[in-house]
This record gives sequence, C-alpha cells and structure tokens, in this order.
Amino acid sequence: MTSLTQATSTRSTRSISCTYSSTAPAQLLSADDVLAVVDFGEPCRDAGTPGHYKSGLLPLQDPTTVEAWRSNLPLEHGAEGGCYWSANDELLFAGLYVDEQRHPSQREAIQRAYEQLLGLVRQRGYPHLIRVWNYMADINQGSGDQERYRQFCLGRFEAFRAMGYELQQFPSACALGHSGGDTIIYLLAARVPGIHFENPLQISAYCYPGQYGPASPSFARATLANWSGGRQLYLSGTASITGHESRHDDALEKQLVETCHNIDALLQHAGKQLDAASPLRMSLLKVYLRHAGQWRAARAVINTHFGTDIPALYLQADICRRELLVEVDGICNLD
Ligand code: 3EB
Repeated sequence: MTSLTQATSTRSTRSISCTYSSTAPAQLLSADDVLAVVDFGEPCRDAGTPGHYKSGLLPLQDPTTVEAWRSNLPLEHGAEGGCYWSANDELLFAGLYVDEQRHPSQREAIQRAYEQLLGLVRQRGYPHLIRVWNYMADINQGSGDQERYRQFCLGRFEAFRAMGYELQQFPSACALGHSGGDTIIYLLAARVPGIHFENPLQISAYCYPGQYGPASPSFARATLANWSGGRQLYLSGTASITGHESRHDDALEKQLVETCHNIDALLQHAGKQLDAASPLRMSLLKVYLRHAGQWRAARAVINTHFGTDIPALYLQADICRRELLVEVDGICNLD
C-alpha cells in the first residue's frame, strides 16, 4: 500500500497536481512550485497568506494531512478584491473567505463572494471554471427553503446568472459543512474552457426539481481540463443519489456502494465520450463522512472498490442533504 502522503520534494511534472502531505503549510508554501495548500484543521478562518486555505474540515486518519497543489510552470501570487490567487500561464487557483456577519443575509454574502471570484477570474484572463470547492458552517441548519445549503445554492445561482454564465458552463464542485468559522470558496479556473460531463445515472443537478430548494445546485458532475502537461478529470462530490433522489437513508455501507457505482458510471461515460484508450481510473480520492466514527467502515468499502493504491483522504464533514452520510470526490489524471 502506498503511503497517504508524499515527500516535500516531490516536484510536479504537470501544470497542476494535487497530493496529500504531512508537511507544515508554511514550509510547503515557501517552495516556489507550490500553488496552494488546503489545510484541514479548524476553524475556517483567513490565514492571511495567499495560497493557504484553512478549510475547517477535520482529517480522520492523520490530523496533520494537508492538500498540496503544485505546478511545474512559473507561478505568480496575489491578493485583490478580497480574494487570494495563484496562477501560471494556463490556470488560476483562487479563494475567498466569506464573513457572513458583514452582509444582510447568507444568500447575499454568497452571491457577493461568487461575483467577486468570477470578476477576478475574468479580469485576470481565466474565465473558464474547472472546479469549485465550498465549505461552510451549519450547512443543514434551517428548515425548508431557509436551510443554509439551499440559501447558499440560491446565492451561487444568482451570481452565475448576474455574471452571464450558462447552465452548460457550470463547473464541477462540492459543497460541505465544516465544524465552524467562515465560509470558504476556492476554485480552479482556466484560460480555455474545460469539458463538462453529466452522470447517466443522475439528473443534472442544475435540473433538480423544486423540492430541493429555490434554486437548483449550479454544478456539473465532472470537468475535464486539457493542461499542457496532461489532461485531468475533476469529479464533483458524488453521493448516494440516483435520478434526483437520495438512496439508502442512514445506511453508510449501502450509500457508499451506491456512490462508488455512480463514480464508475461517470468515469465510464466520460471515457467513452473522450475515446479513451483504457478505462479511466481515479488518481486521488477524498471521502467526506458525516459521522467521524464511520471512517474505518468507509475505508473498507473504498479499498474493496478502488483498491488500496489510490491515496484517499477521509474527512469529517456534513453532507448537504441531511439523510446523506457520505460523499466522495477526486481527480483522475489521464495521460
Ligand atoms: C448531489 O449530487 C450531492 O452544491 O456544489 C454534490 C456536489 C452535491 C456539489 C454543490 C452538491 C454540490 O446533489 C450534493
């Protein structure tokens, strides 16, 4: 079994790569090839350093694990319009902490935050979104359409609309609940468009019926980026949903098997569309669990399904639908 983390000295052979690491964020960020570090300690709060994102999620296996994003191309970093960014010739990684207290409502806070991020990516010349990560406190708090996840979806949708993005341009994404602090939104954007994919077993999220909230979630099931150093497929958070309905309420193993089945279907579909010479295989996995105590049970299912060679990070996080216990995302490096 390969170890979860890799040595600090691993230089990327790609214009972007992601590995799990146990090296301290400050040390990682001092290297000239590091685009960004996503830190999983709590709380979610502005670290004051471009490229260092404190997500507020809790790693369940090794508390020191961070996500290290590297590039083999020259990098530039900056802060503007309330956003941090790091970029090379092909792509831009940006993040924004949202202090909801400074806005009349959560919905407006999220809409403004998305408008700032979308404004930044355009202004810097990377208007095409590939992947967005959204982590917020108390994601399931509030009832009916007032639930925080649903209000988040509304704010995000309004921003995409205001900024002129079509449904077909929505990127892959995930939206999860953390243990406390601000909302963080970070993203990967490109100079040229990616290719977005839907899952044949699921209704497109942006077409979910009104029972799930006042605005459908704005994301694609996966996005392919065609970097100079090789193609990458970014998977959205995938859960135990078929059609638009959650399956296997409150049964972890069954939900996870359904989730793996959804990922298989998505990879097969994308592979066929891309005329891939061999079946697409996951290169990196992230497993979000509502209940920390279930991570070993989850790992057993993941290992059976994907084998033990793919680095997998287990995190405690609340899933956006209350009945869901687990969600999985990841990256597939194609060539
Ligand atoms: C789902 O399939 C499960 O709102 O950005 C997965 C990925 C989910 C992204 C989002 C939500 C989001 O609907 C939840």
